[in-house]
Amino acid sequence: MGETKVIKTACRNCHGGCGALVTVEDGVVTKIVPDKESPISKGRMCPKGLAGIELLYHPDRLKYPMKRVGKRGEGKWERVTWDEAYDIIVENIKNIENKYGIESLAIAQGTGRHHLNYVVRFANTLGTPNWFEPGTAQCFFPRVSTGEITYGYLPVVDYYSEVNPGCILVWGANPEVSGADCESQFRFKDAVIKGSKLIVVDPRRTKTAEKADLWLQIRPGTDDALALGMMNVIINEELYDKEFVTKWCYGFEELRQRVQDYPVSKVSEITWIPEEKIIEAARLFATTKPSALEWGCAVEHTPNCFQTVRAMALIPAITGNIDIKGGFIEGMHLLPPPDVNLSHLSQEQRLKRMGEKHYKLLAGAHRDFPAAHIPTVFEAMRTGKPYPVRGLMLCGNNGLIGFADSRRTYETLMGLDFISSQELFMTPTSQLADVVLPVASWLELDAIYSGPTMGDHIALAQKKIVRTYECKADEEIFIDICKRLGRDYGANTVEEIHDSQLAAVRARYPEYADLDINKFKELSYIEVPIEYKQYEKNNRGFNTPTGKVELFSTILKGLGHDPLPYYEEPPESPYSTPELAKEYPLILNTGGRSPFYFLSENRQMKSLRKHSPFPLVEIHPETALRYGINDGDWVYIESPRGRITQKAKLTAGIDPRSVNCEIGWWYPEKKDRTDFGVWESNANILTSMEPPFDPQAGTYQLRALLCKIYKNHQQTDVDFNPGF
Ligand SMILES: Nc1nc2c(c(=O)[nH]1)N[C@H]1C(S)=C(S)[C@@H](COP(=O)(O)OP(=O)(O)OC[C@H]3O[C@@H](n4cnc5c(=O)[nH]c(N)nc54)[C@H](O)[C@@H]3O)O[C@H]1N2
Ligand SMILES: Nc1nc2c(c(=O)[nH]1)N[C@H]1C(S)=C(S)[C@@H](COP(=O)(O)OP(=O)(O)OC[C@H]3O[C@@H](n4cnc5c(=O)[nH]c(N)nc54)[C@H](O)[C@@H]3O)O[C@H]1N2
Ligand code: SF4
Ligand SMILES: [Mo]
Repeated sequence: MGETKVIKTACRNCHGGCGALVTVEDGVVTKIVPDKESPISKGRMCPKGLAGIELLYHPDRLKYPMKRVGKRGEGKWERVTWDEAYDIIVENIKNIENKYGIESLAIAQGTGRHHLNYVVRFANTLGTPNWFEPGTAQCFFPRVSTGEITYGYLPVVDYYSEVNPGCILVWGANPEVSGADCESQFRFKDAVIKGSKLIVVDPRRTKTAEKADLWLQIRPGTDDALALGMMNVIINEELYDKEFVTKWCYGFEELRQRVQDYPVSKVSEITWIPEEKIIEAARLFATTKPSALEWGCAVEHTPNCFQTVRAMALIPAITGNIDIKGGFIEGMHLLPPPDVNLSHLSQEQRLKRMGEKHYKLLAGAHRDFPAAHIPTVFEAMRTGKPYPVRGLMLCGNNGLIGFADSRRTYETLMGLDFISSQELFMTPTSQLADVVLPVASWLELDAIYSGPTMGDHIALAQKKIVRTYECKADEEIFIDICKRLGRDYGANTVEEIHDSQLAAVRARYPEYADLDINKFKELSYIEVPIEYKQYEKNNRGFNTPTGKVELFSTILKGLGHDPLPYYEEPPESPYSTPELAKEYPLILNTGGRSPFYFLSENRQMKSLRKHSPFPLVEIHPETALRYGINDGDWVYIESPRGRITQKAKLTAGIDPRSVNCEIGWWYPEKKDRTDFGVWESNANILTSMEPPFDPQAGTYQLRALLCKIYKNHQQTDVDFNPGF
């Protein structure tokens, strides 16, 4: 009989961290079950986490480093050793640095993962300010940044006290499935079962919307108007929390004035939501305590993103729900993230960051995690202006699918001198690289993480349980490359970095004074109590320039932006571009996550793909009838930027004037094609990386665009059947 072990770890296959018990027999992982003792997920995991074994041993996983031997994108690869792969990378970094300066090397990752801070640390250590990820202007970071300038921190919903949230305002989010921190889906569902009232603002009737006390079916991209309209009701009907507003908010009178521009009748016209529903939602939220806001990335995909997110952020403040049990609270920041070595980046280099001049809340000094502006970097890659960017190191980024305007992205990447890609699988994007490096999946690496939602009150140890073939964790790769370049990454091993994070826990919490990495792994989880009303303690106030919640933002004013939120019509819409709308009469929306996929991932995994074999476009039956489309037909969706095909799902849960495409689609089973069918159904062929960009954060437009639809007579299920 061989050896059997059960290891307690944290699944980190998404942004979350559900507790998992992993059985290993003779060095092979044979079982994954949810851990009932996990303080965060309490015995629940989602289908993606439970499919961990299939991911770990998937035959298509990248097994060895490989170098390109044909033309860029031709799909001809040759196995090399890690040493050879590192030599190629180091040589290219040096060439770019010597020829143009290190800022001409860009470093990109995908959505936030275990390696987020390590990637940024790598860029700062090298001295390039041009790192980016699709999320810094398009996902989550606008919420973080808004939270910071308004409250001094990112507020989150408190599912963790003995007081259940009385009302949850779910806005541009689908917390049953997705969100900034997907393990909180279980806590959200628990709260609803325990009786939280639900207001859901969503153009689609999702499962969450079906459970709602009130569903506001909004026209995509008009959330800023709705937030201002709800505040108009709350303020004019005197439903706001007078004590909290007087004592702890700055700029209430100015906000009162501003919301007068948004009477409910006007807001109803803009948003397509009936007046009485807007009033009812405002009253329900304001008169239920504690209440909280569960906000998602859907509101961060339009060029008025920052002001939209700000407008929403003010509602829990004026209703007095800040930092109370069951309300909208400050996290404990139990475990600091790994240091990003920002001090390695000289002032001169920081000023070279693409977008620094225009997007101060993305790329400038007003962001504590500054990132480059993607459209500006891409422009520099294509034109050499304001200076050339010639190399790109990709780390967990399938940019042909994640970035807007995939054709433009493709042209941009094809023109570069050097691309490397750290990946789990060969993807349409890594096919464009010069070198690909196989990385460790969640069961193959050590990490420490604090959740829920960034630095909260629980910290988790994720453990390296096995390793397949020659994979390495991303952070190990950065350390190796820095050593070869003679750069000081500030640590020789990943453990050293973990230990420096734990030092902060040791210093702050006496009960964990002896916490080292071994002890932490033994414990698997640590938890500290949440402290409420932290702003009242020791006259601390809020960490904003006025010490109060800034309804009127002094930071935005200082940067020359409007200090109060306002509505702006999406730049491509039936109202802003009526001529274009004659040819493209429907509003095109994208997104809405699947429980079986993580963005562009998992389509090669049989146990997940079988639940959702084809990409679906949601169409109202009336609209379908008008265009002669039946349920299950393949249809073309065309925007001014391109055309894709998805399968029609007819539903009365969407407005007849709008359609919604699934994102993330490629066909990994199409192995005979180097592009893996990425030009067939990928929603970002339709979206735009053209200006206008959000004036504060540089956000481009991933939703609320225009399109037309028509039947695809050429293709059928057979063409897109994964064959398993
Ligand atoms: N299972 C799973 N989990 C995930 C992901 C995944 O792909 N799969 N992706 C992860 C990532 S990176 C992120 S950012 C989060 C995203 O998760 P969420 O923040 O929840 O974002 P989405 O699911 O795209 O959209 C949420 C809802 O917003 C609605 N919506 C679309 N447009 C608008 C609009 O204009 N206004 C309003 N009010 N609502 C709108 C959509 O119909 C959808 O139901 O989830 C993460 N978690
Ligand atoms: N139209 C439209 N576009 C969108 C969105 C939308 O709603 N609509 N959502 C946007 C959002 S919110 C986001 S966050 C972006 C996401 O964009 P990306 O984060 O780029 O998402 P993916 O396309 O899934 O690419 C991630 C890649 O990382 C690989 N990977 C997974 N784990 C690891 C790891 O540990 N290490 C490494 N090196 N690789 C790993 C996966 O195999 C996958 O190929 O997309 C954005 N694009
Ligand atoms: S929600 Fe995220 S962390 Fe939890 S099981 Fe699913 S993939 Fe893993
Ligand atoms: Mo995201």
